[in-house]
Amino acid sequence: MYTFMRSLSSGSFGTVRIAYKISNPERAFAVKSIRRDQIEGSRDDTSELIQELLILRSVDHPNIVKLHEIYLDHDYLHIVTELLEGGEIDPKQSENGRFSEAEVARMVRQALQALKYLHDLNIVHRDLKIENMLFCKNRRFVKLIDFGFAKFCSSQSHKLTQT
Ligand code: PIT
Repeated sequence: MYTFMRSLSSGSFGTVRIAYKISNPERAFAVKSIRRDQIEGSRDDTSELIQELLILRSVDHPNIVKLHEIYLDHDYLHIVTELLEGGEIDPKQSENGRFSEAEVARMVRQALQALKYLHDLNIVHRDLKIENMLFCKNRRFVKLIDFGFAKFCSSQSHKLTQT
């Protein structure tokens, strides 16, 4: 059981809110909640959601958001992930209003490491943008979020389209 707090974003599908476990209020999570009546009606959305969940479950990388658990209640499916406390990548929120070249290089390197990891698993994110990369608490690490459009792509079909 979770207590839901303020909203972080309302993305492609459902809203993401900060939440605490009632049994352990020390740690905050980010929870994306999707209405069950929205998914149970539509075959396409259901298979996309299943891919999202399978992908989140199969990845483990320092620059990719970590899944904590998935659970259902009466009306919603909840995807519980770690909370990325550094928030959005916004130069206005940095110390002198802009990022240094070294900082940008570090962020880009981390994002590319996450992408390389995904691509080696034949996973494509398909919604890469600055809004889908968030800072950890100390703002030294960025993590990729939102696998709502992600897909497994078999390397075989990829090869076929190349030749
Ligand atoms: C936030 C803040 C935060 C984590 C998230 C969003 C995570 C969102 C997310 C959304 C997905 C997904 C995985 C993670 O597949 O700390 O605003 O659709």
